[in-house]
Order: sequence, then structure tokens, then C-alpha cells
Amino acid sequence: MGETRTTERDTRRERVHRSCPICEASCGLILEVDRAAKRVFSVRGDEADPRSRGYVCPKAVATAAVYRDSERIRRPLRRVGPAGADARWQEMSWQEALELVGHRLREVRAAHGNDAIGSYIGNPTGHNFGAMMYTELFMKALASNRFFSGATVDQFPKNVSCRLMFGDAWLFPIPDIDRSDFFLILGANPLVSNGSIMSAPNMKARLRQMRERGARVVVVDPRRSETAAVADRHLFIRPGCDAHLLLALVHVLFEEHRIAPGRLAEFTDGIETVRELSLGFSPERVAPISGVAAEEIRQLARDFSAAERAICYGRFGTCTQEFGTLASWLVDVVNILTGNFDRPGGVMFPRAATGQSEPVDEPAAAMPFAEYRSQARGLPSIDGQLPAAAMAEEIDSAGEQRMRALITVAGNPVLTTPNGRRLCEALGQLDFMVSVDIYLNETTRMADVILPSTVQLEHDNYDFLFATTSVRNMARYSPQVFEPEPEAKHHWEILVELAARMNGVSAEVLDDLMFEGCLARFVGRPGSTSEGVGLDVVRARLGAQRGPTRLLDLMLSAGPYGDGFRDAGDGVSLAKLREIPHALDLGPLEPRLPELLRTPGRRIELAPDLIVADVERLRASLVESAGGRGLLLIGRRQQRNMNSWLHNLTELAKGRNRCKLLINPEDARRAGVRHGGMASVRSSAGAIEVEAELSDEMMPGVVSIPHGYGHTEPGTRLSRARELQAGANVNQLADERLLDPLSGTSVLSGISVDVKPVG
Ligand SMILES: Nc1nc2c(c(=O)[nH]1)N[C@H]1C(S)=C(S)[C@@H](COP(=O)(O)OP(=O)(O)OC[C@H]3O[C@@H](n4cnc5c(=O)[nH]c(N)nc54)[C@H](O)[C@@H]3O)O[C@H]1N2
Ligand SMILES: Nc1nc2c(c(=O)[nH]1)N[C@H]1C(S)=C(S)[C@@H](COP(=O)(O)OP(=O)(O)OC[C@H]3O[C@@H](n4cnc5c(=O)[nH]c(N)nc54)[C@H](O)[C@@H]3O)O[C@H]1N2
Ligand code: SF4
Ligand SMILES: [Mo]
Repeated sequence: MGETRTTERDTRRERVHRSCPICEASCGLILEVDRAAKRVFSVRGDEADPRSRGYVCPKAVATAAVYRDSERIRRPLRRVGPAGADARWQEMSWQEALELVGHRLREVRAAHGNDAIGSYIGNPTGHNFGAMMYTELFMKALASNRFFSGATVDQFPKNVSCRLMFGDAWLFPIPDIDRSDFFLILGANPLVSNGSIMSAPNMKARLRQMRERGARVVVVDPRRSETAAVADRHLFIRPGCDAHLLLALVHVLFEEHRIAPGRLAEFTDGIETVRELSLGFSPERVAPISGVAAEEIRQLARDFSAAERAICYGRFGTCTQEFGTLASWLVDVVNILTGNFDRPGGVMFPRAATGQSEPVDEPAAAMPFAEYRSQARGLPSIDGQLPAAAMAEEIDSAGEQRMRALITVAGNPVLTTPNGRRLCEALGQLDFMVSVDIYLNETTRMADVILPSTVQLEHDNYDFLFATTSVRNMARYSPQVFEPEPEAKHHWEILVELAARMNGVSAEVLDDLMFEGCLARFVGRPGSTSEGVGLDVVRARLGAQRGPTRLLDLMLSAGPYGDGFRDAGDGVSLAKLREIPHALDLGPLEPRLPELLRTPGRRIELAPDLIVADVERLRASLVESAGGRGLLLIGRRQQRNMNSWLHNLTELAKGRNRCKLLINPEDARRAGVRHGGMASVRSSAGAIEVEAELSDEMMPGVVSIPHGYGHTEPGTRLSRARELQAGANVNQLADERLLDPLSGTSVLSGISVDVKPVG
């Protein structure tokens, strides 16, 4: 790393630009590389990038460090003998590996039906254009109801509330933070996470700029987080009580005649129903439960509605809790009732250059709910997903109808979903398991076959998902930097190859199907840039390319900023993006309603039936006694982690132990736990031991342990993670039975625990 002495080699040094694929912020990077020697000399922020202006966080180095990690898997592996410390892994050729996996999966399907094969899709998929596009194809090829993903330990409540209110699970209202006067943040810590469903590099500078121009930032969080520490006001809240608090805010808005939806009223249904729902939730009623004083709630409602342009924003903490969907819904209810929805300085819908967030002709049908039910617990599938928390029981407790094979793709559910111990044991009972992954980790060590994909520097990429979550519209293409090793396969190629083998067709046929699907969906839409363009023109222009780059080329030219396949046109095209080494700034977000709504009649559904019914559960919780539930456990993110998967990189994992229990000194005294001493933390699901750190940044009654640790399982290939940051798996404490019923999302924030000193 860094500058080295001048040698002949320097003549081969080149500077290449890419966006960082680790988190949503997608910062612009400059990498200094030697392509021939496949070396990265340095990674730094790109000052000329209009999005990130030189900003990067310490994780930027991961892009290079993962590429060179000698423990990363580079060729398919097959396990010989049982999983565990003594497991042996044999390298296989791609041909052999794909044949074997295809054969075993077909066998399971023939004997037990489609649903006998499950799949779990993890987070890095969202950071990889090819993976995203072809996962859909892959799911169709599997045609199984047993679909699980990281969403149900993350943002799925927001997907559900957006689906019910706006007709699309992936149309997210995004904070227009650079033009706002008031920013209310619940359950998010963007200073550390760098923003989630709010893509914007350098949150620290942006929040500072907000305050410099007189805007106010209020953070509601059971921990005085890094973000709370730089806010104007921080309110402690009891975990799991955001829906109570927000409904009390709504109560005050009605009571004090602060309802001002403005033009939104013309296309919003259900305002009166929401008023009625809020009646029983006065601040006085909610205060003892939530721990937020009634007067604070009233003041917050007044300040929020008095601000010229305000944002109510909730994220991880408001989703992964008992009332996750209600809280996610109420965040938008507050924005809508105060007229801060779809207007500058409030929240708005970004416009992706690839066209997936354009208005559609046909309204969406009702959200599929319970089209399938899990076999063990009868849990409903919701918009096609089953709760990740149900994976273990679908294997170990579903009798003849059990899940017999599993495909994990870029995920580590043993560490990231509830009750990792049970899941791990259940994985051992599968007839067959295959993992598309680049590490032999706590989950993939249970697989029969591991299929490693290329990593980011070995393939091109496009910031596809994050164009729909960005605080400014943008387009960003990242070129491939290094040639992959001979025969290496890209993530999308593995998915197509498997899909092809499952269905007895060739990979080319499937790839062409994908392409034809995109042609039909994106090209020639009335009013679009490609209206009237012949498909023969499009085909000729796209040439003989294959795979995701062809799809991207098509989507960009057909998209809302596209050149419409007219060579002389001045719009966006892949060829033009290739010429721009940075992100292309497409301007600030703009109002897009009601045209964009995908509900029948293009109306905002402020009081969807499923949600109205769930408010009863919230009402019932008001009469439960506050307190008496012992300590409540929440998580926390740390700058040098990304969920479970960067701990094998010395650059990021070195330093002091980070997997600690944060506990308020008063609670520690009561529990007899010392600063620096080991504490045993027990819940209804399990127990772990971690070092305690006393801190008044924790609300009394609430403790915190970060997730993604627990690199202690035998038989992984993560020697540095084990040595530097083994930690303990906090998801041993997450009970797989506790879900937000409207979304099937796990309760990870607000788990009842007992804390005791060890020994
Ligand atoms: N208690 C608790 N649990 C949580 C959370 C929490 O805050 N608290 N957070 C939740 C959230 S928000 C999320 S998103 C989930 C994440 O949950 P997961 O997605 O299950 O977990 P990750 O740790 O992100 O695992 C990423 C996996 O992808 C692999 N990988 C990385 N890059 C590539 C690549 O380029 N190709 C391929 N094929 N594989 C790759 C890694 O080796 C790793 O196995 O965890 C959730 N779990
Ligand atoms: N450095 C780093 N950055 C990351 C990640 C990472 O692992 N490391 N992961 C990425 C991923 S996958 C995601 S999804 C995003 C998530 O990004 P964020 O949504 O910003 O999530 P967190 O940083 O976990 O912040 C959640 C906050 O909610 C608080 N909280 C917990 N329970 C409650 C509650 O019941 N109510 C309220 N009001 N607050 C509560 C916690 O104390 C915490 O401060 O971060 C992304 N960025
Ligand atoms: S904030 Fe850090 S991890 Fe996220 S994109 Fe920027 S450099 Fe990468
Ligand atoms: Mo996430």
C-alpha cells in the first residue's frame, strides 16, 4: 500500500476508477493498480467524484483486500466427510462441480417436489448488478416457495409498508437531506452505517452542513449513538416502541390541527381512518411504555410540523422489532400528514437511469400474502418471502414436507439470522447444500459444494439498487479492473448455469430469455426516449454481447435519461458512462407523484387493511406493564465491519476486541458486572459470553452487542478473523419465534436478556 520507490514496474501503474461496492454510499474510489501483475498499490477517495468528493471510510480498502486474501476461495470445493474440524475439501473443475450440483438438485426435486429446495440470498447480492439481475431468473428456475433472504432480518417491513401504501415494495421515499430544515432520525446511525435506504457518502459532513444552515437534527435511539452525539437533540426510547411514539406524534398532529398534506390530499385515501387509529395513543398514554416523556412527544410534533421542510426517517432499529411494519408505515404517515412527502426538503422518490423506477401502465395487484405457508409453523409467505428465521425449523421440524436441499448465495445466515446454533445443526441434516460464496465460513462450511464467484475488481458493476435509494439522482458504471483467473465464473454466470441445469436448457437460451424480457419491459414505452425505435435497431446496436452488460446497455439507453438508441442523441448510454470515470450527477430529486404510484387509481393508501388490523396488536401492548421485562438487547454497527464478512482482512480486523456488551453503569452495578470483566448474556434462545464495557451512552435497561461475530466454529477458513476478532454470535440470543407478523421480520432490537458476571 501507499507510495513505494520508483522501479520499472511503475511504468505499468495505472489509475482506475470504481465505486466502492461495500456499502450503499457507493463512494468514488481511485485505485492505483498494475493490471499485468494483478496488484493494487493504493485505494483512495476520488476528489473529482461529484457524489463523494474524495470521502471514503476505512472499509474502502476491503475492495483490494478481499481480492488478494489468500484464504478467499478461487475454485469450486467439494466436502469429503462430515462437516467440522476434520472436514476435507477437494478442488473440482467447474464442469464437474456444476454437473454435480445440477444432478443432486434435480434428484431432490424429482423425489420431493420443488419446495424441497430452499434458497437464501444474502446482502452482497444487492451490491452486484449481474447478481441482482440473474437472481430473479434463478428464483424462477427453482420455482420453489421456500425463498428466504437477508431482507427479513433487515428492511422487509419497509418493503411491506411501501408495497401496501404505494403499490411497489421497492419504491422507497428517500430523505432529501441537503435541502431540509428538520431531520428526525429513528433507529438509524448513518454516521457509522453511512446511510441505509438513504445513499449518501459522508454523512458527518452532510449533518454538519445541515446544522450550519440552521436545520435541526433529532435522533431517537436507545443508545446515544455516534449520530445522536452530533445531533441537536437525542431522545432515548425503549426498544420496540417507535410505532407507539410515532402514533402519538400523529395523535398530536390531529389534536392540534397540524395536519397539512397539501396537494397530497388529492390522491391520498385513509386520512380519517388514521385519525381514528391515533385516538387511543395520546403522548400521556405512550410515555410510560416508550420512555419518552409526553411533553417531549408533543414538542417533537410541534417542531416537526412547524419546520418548513422536514424529514421523518426510520431504518434498521425501526424495522427489526416487534412492530416493525407499523413503525415503517408511520414514518411515511408522518411525512404525508405534514406535507413533507414528495417535495424538496422532505422525502422523494429517486429516478433510476436504468428505468426500474418509471411509472407503469398497469397498477399492481394486491400484495401476495400467505400464498404459501411454511410447513413447520404455518407462517405466511409475504410478497414471495418466508422469514429467514424459519429456515432451521423447515429443515428439522417439517416432517415429510421438510426442506431437503438449500442453496445459499452470498449470505452467512448462521451468524446473521436468529438462533445460529439450531440453524447450523439443521444444515447438517440436509440431503444437499450448495453455497455460492467466496469464503469457507460459519455457514458455507456446512455445504457439500462451494461455488466461488469472481470478486468485484474482476467484473464490471453498476450501482443499480442504490440509484433508487440515493439522495440525488445519479448513474455510475464501474469497469472491470483485473482479468479473472482462467475458468473463473461470475456470480451471474453461476446462477444461469445452475438454472439451466435445473431445467435442461442451455445457459445461452436462458440468457436470451432474460434479454427478451428486458426488451419487452423497457424498450419502446410510450412517452419514453425509445418510443418508436424498432427492436431490430436495438438488437443491432447491442451487438453480440451477453450477460448483464448487455442488459445494462439496453436499460440505460431505454431509460428516462437515455439516448433512445439514437447514436446522435445526447442522452445517457453505457458507452457514454464508460467515458466518465466518476458518478454522473443527474440532479436533485424531484416530485414524482401521483404518476409513479402503482396502486389502483394511483392513490396513496394511508390506511391499508393489513396495517389497520395490526394496530390492534399495538393497542394491546399499551396495557402490558412497562418494565418487568428485564434488560433489552439491541445491536450496533461499527465502522470497520460489514455484517459478518470483513473480519478476515487484517487491515480492518486488527486492534482491540470489538465484540463487547455495552451496559449502563447502573445496570452493570445491579447485575454485578465489572468494566472489562466477562459477562454471560442469556435469552430465551441461548447464551453467550462477552466482555462488558460500562457506558452511559446506553439507556438504562438497554444493553448492546454488535452482530457478525462468532468466528469460532471449527472447520472454517478464516484464520485471521478467528485470531483477531473471533467474538461471539449475538444471534444465538435472537429467538427465531419472535417476528413482526406483518413482514415475518425477526425481532433483533429489543430482545429480553439476563446479564450476569461469568464465574
Ligand atoms: N443481530 C443482528 N443480526 C443482523 C443484523 C443486525 O444488525 N443485528 N443485521 C442484518 C442485516 S441489515 C443484514 S443485511 C444481514 C446480512 O446477512 P447476510 O447477507 O447473511 O450476511 P453477510 O455477513 O453480509 O454475508 C455476506 C456473505 O457474502 C459473501 N460474499 C461477499 N462478497 C461476495 C461476492 O462478491 N460474491 C459472492 N458469491 N459472495 C460474496 C461473504 O463471504 C459472506 O458469506 O444481517 C442481518 N443480521
Ligand atoms: N460500518 C458498517 N456499515 C454498514 C453495515 C455494517 O455492518 N457496518 N451494514 C450495512 C447494512 S447491511 C445496513 S442494513 C445498514 C443499516 O444502517 P442503519 O439503519 O443506520 O443501522 P444501524 O447502524 O444498525 O443503526 C440502528 C440504530 O437503531 C438503534 N436501535 C436499536 N433498536 C431500536 C429501537 O427499537 N428503536 C429505535 N428508535 N432505535 C433502535 C440502534 O441503537 C442503532 O443506533 O448499514 C450498512 N452499513
Ligand atoms: S462509506 Fe466506506 S464502505 Fe461505504 S461505500 Fe464509502 S468507502 Fe465504501
Ligand atoms: Mo442490511
